[in-house]
Parts: sequence; structure tokens; C-alpha cells
Amino acid sequence: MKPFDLLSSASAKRLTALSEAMKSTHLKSLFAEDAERNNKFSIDHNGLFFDFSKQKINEEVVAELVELAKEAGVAESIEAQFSGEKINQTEGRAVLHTALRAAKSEEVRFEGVNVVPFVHEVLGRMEEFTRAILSGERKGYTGKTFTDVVNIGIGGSDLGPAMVSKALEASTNGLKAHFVSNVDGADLASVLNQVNPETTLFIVVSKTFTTQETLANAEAAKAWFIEKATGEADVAIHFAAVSTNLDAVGIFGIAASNVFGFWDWVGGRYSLWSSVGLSIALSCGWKAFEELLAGAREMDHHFRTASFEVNIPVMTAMLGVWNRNFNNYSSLAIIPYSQELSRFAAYLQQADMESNGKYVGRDGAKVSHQTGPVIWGEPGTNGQHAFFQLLHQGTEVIPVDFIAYIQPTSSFKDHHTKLMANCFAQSEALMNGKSAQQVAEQLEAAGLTEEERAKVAPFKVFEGDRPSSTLLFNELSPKSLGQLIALYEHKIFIQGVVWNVFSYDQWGVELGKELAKRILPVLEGGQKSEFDSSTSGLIHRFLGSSEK
Ligand code: G6Q
Repeated sequence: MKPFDLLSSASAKRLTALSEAMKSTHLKSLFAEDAERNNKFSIDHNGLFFDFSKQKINEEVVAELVELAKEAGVAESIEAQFSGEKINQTEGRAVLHTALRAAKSEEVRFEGVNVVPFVHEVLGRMEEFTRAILSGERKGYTGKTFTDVVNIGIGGSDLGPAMVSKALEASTNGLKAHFVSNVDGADLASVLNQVNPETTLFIVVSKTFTTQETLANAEAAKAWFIEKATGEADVAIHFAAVSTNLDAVGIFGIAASNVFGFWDWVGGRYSLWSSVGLSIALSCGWKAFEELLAGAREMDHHFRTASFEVNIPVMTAMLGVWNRNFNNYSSLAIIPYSQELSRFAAYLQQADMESNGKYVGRDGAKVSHQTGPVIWGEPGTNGQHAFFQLLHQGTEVIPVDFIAYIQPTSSFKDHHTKLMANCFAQSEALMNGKSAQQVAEQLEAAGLTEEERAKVAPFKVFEGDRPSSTLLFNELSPKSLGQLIALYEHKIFIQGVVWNVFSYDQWGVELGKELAKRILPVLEGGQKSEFDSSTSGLIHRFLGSSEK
């Protein structure tokens, strides 16, 4: 497929003109002029209501964004990805996380071979392992039933499982999950302080099994365990591994029956659906894991078959392109009104920024347009008492994705009503703002004199006209979570197509892995090496102080 140059495309030129024209129209007047606006700019699909009517768009903009998607070859790209083409060209790999959630009856071919039976073979082993652990059939070295699982991994081998497990643990049954990722020993120490070696299962998760942080944590956890247990033989009972590098796992000393593989056509940050999700299955139960996969599969089907106008991932992606490239908004806030999704923004930050935070186009030359925005966020209402000030009155416009659920997840039903009132009020306020006249009336009603009013009024005015979308699900369940994650995965993919970047490599991460390896031997005292004056200054100070 020939590289797509966003800014020289015909639809981009029209979108630039439309964005200029839209500048003089306030979002609230778009609502005032059209009673049907919410119906026009929303998609109701299988338990999810996607409301994008508070985006700064009109019908012409939407039609042009759809045109742009067509011009960029989105339909062809979707088919190329789903059918196992090696679209990750810089690593020479296919991108088939969708095959991980394919039904047993489906066929997904990679290099002529249907991979679905391999996927289901591993799923079958995971199910059996999960069942044996949760039923108490497999016990710890002193004969006790397992109570805790510690996932040792980082990046894609941590963020997805940690986010999902946190989101579903309260509504499901399984082991208590802990996640150790950082090579800061404080991370491991704090988890080891909470668990009992007799009843704890460790899962070392590393696609490559070469990642410094994970190997350091795994070795330390193993040493801690051996010291507490009756000997090295107990490692076979308490340690499992997930990796594509089975040789390295063998050298580490994990029993082959406790090793779960996956494939190089699964990117780290897209791997929670594979055996990387073993800690999800163990902490939430097998049924929940299966439902998570089913939810993602449902979204895959919608993505692959719905026409662009009513295709939630495609529309989400194209609205993001509209905001990034035609309105110059450089970041996107992700605000779930759900405490269970407290790790969702962190998860999405990796999925999105590691995929599309790239300035080199598919032709190897620097792109001439903006690519991935900064993704960040925290759950509401907490965020309201922290950074929402900047969303409402900061000098830069920051679009927001609100994520909310109609059904409460706790028995405190009144809390949920309050939570939703806050969520809806925030998107309303960002859109409407508060006019000088409204402020004047409020201040007058509060009894302020004219002089007092004049003094304080400018600070209390909100321009509004700030865009947001709301993803309103019926309920937070494994299925709806699967839908949500798959939705964003597909959004990221489509944006990569439009921005003409390779979304599935991560050379920035690889760089980090290389750099520390050069400095570590110097800090360990054995080697000399040349650095810039700042780096060597920091090294000398570290060595000087740590020697004292
Ligand atoms: C994800 C990235 C990265 C990776 C970690 C851990 O897409 O490649 O976050 O997941 O660096 O890598 P390993 O799983 O190989 O330890």
C-alpha cells in the first residue's frame, strides 16, 4: 500500500477549511440550532452509547472525516491486519491480537496456517491451570491452597493485566493479585511483605525473557522464596512463566508444565488476551477471562463490519485526528467515572503513546503533521478536585473522553447517582462554559455590590466550547471491559494508518533497554566509560555518596 500523506490529501484540505469556519461557532450554539444533535452524533451499540455530540463538529465535518478515512485506506488496512499480513514492517511481524480472542470455529491464517487452534490450545492449558489452582487441587509446598498471585513483568507484561485485574477483582472471585514491575526494589519488597510464601504463586511474564527489570525481580523473588521454602524443588510448584522465549524460561528454572507460550505476532502492549492474561484468569476466574475475550471479539466484529459512520472505533479515531491535526489539540484526557478503572489511563497511555508517539513515517521520512497526542487521566470525581481547573480555564483546549457506567458496582447506590451527576455535569460545563451575564446574575443574587462584582467577575467566567465524548456503558462487566479495551486498540490502529506511522514497533522502549546496560557496569564500579559532563557528574555523585 502506498504511504498516505495526511496534509496533502484532498479531504485534509477541506477539513482545514471546515476547522477555520467552525472557530466562530460555539458548541452551545450548535446544540441550540439543532434539537436532533445528540441523535445525529451518537452511536448506540450493544450496551454502549457513544455520545460524540459534544465534539466541535457538524455533519459536513463528519462526512469529511469519513472521506479522509477512506482516502487513507482504512478499510484495506483493517483487512490487512485481521488477515495476518506482516503490517508491523519494521519488525517483520503480523499483528494478530484479534486472533487471541477469535472463537474456536473461526479461522485466522498466518503464513497459510490457521493459528486459532494454537490459541485455543494455550487457552485450554490456562483454563486447566486456573481451575486446578482455584479449586485447591494444586496446592502450595506445605499443602495449603493458593491465596495470592504475584505477576512479575513490566510495560505490556504488566499494565494490561494490572488494569483489568483491578477493574474486575471486586465483582469476581479468585486469588488476590499483586503486580511487581519496577526495578526499584521497593516495589518487590512491598509485595513480598504482604504475601505468605506457602500460599503464593509467582508468574514471571516477559515476552522476550531478557528484560532487565523483570529478570531482576524474578531472580530476587525466587531467592526470597527458596529461603522461606524447603528448597529449590518447591520453585516448580510456586513459579509459572509466560513468554515466547521458552529456552530462557527453562534456564531460569521453571517447570515446563507451568510455562505458557505466545507468539511474536502479539505485541507486548496488545498481549493481555494471551497467556499474559494468566494473572487476570487467576484473580478474576476463568469465566470472567472468557467473557473479557468475548467482549473484545464482539468489538472486533463491529469494527470489521460496521460502516464508518456508525463504527465506534473508526469514529473515535477520526475525531481524534480532527482534534489533533485540524484543531491542534496536543493532549487527550481519559476520565473514567469508575474507581475500578483507576489504572485505565495508565494502561491506555502505553497502548496509545508507545504506538503512535512517532515522527518517522512509513516511508522512513519525517512526517509533516502531528501524530499521537499526550494521553493522561485519572478517575472522576477525584480529577475534578485536582486538574479539572486547567481543563475548564487553562490556555490550551484539552479534549476529554468520559467513560461511565449506568449500573453501580457497589451497594452504595446513592454514591453512584452522585458520581454520574458529576460526570454529566462536567461535560456539560466544558461545552457550555459560564457566560459573563450568568456570573453577573449569580453575584448579584449573592448580594455583591457592583464594584465587588466587577472585580471578581472576570475570574468566574468560563469560555466553554471545550470538546468531549462520553462512552456510556450499561454496566462494568468483563464483557464491557473487553469491548472498551478493544475499542481503543482499534482506534489507535486507525490513527496510525491516517498518520502513516508504524504503530506496532517501539524503538523508544528498545533504546531505554540498551542505555541502562551501558551505565550499569560503571555504577557497579567495574568499568570506565565516556559520558557527557552531566551524565558523568551524576555518576560520580552517585558513586561518591554510595561509597560513603
Ligand atoms: C510493549 C513494549 C514493552 C514491553 C516491555 C516488557 O509493547 O514492547 O512495554 O512489553 O518492555 O517486555 P517483555 O515482555 O519482553 O519483558
